[in-house]
Amino acid sequence: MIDFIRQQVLPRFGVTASAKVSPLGNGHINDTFLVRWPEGEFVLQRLNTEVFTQPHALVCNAQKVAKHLQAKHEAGEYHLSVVQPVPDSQGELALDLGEQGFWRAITYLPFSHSIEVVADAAQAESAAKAFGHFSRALSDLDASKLEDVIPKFHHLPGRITQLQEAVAKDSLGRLKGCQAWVDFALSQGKLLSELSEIEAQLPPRVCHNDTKINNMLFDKRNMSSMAIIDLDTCMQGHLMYDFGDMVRTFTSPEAEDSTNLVKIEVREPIFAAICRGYLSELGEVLSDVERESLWLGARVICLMIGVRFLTDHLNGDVYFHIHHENHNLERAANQFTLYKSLLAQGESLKAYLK
Ligand code: GN1
Ligand code: MG
Repeated sequence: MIDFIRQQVLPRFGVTASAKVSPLGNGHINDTFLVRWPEGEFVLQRLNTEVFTQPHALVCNAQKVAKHLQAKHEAGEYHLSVVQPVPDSQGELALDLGEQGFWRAITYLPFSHSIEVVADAAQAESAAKAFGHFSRALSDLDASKLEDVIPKFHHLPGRITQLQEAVAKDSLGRLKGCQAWVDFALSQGKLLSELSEIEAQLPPRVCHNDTKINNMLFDKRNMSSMAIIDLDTCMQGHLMYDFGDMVRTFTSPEAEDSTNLVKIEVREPIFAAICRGYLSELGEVLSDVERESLWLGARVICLMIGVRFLTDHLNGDVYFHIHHENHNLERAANQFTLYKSLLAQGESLKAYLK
């Protein structure tokens, strides 16, 4: 892949083939590289067009969001750095190389650093405040101006149906090895009824839709929050899911694919720090129902990603990149364990949202 990038992709961006190209980050969908040459650097991605079937819509959405944030940044109203699209030599935001993929470049921020596990409450509060700041800055961007790049992305009933379909097919005979987790996932119907009651009352918002801790760049020099990356799934949605993905990825002391299940639990001080940070930016923006929905969003996101990993395991790992056998099953077990901890600690956690 790296040779192909040097020879076929970089020249299209006017970059010399002698540039240094190295894999970057831990994304599960796209292939991401850091490209460095004597005069500059950028991040290059090959978009996964099985997942993002409308890559033009994706780059267009990301550009609209980046423009909006950059204008606020220049007006002194947005304090984080903004990752910008880098056009190719023809001025295009993305390069369609047919069979060889769909490529795009974005700016690289010097001194940036990403993490997989939150170290302490101060780090959680800073990152949650930054995600809140991001959403506040986007609260005056008309959500209907963004394309729905993945329809029904955060839609638990649809994700449960996909799991049921995968179970019915059991195309690789993997069901017997994960029946207990399937039964567990399908026993959470109560959450679906709660969701259907509340969701209809929520206003549409421009959401990030993937507020994982590793989509927050920290400044290596002082570990302050620097920028929010991965604008690929920015589209209309509900803020409870952005809150939920922070809870999902900040509160566990273990990484998303850790198999050390006994150590997985919601760290209450981190949960409290997320609430403080997020609400310090969005407290005035959220409607009463939205604020009430945050606890629901946390539970739905944890359960839903467990369901998505389990579905992909049954389907033969066709969606999320895996690095070893049963990787998606391990991720699912991890996320269901975290979800159980959320439920068990519900009474004390909910209090932080009051
Ligand atoms: C995927 O590729 P990445 O890591 O940004 C996924 C998210 C999941 C996440 C789980 C388009 O995000 O929805 O929450 O993995 N993105 C897509 O880690 O499906
Ligand atoms: Mg993403």
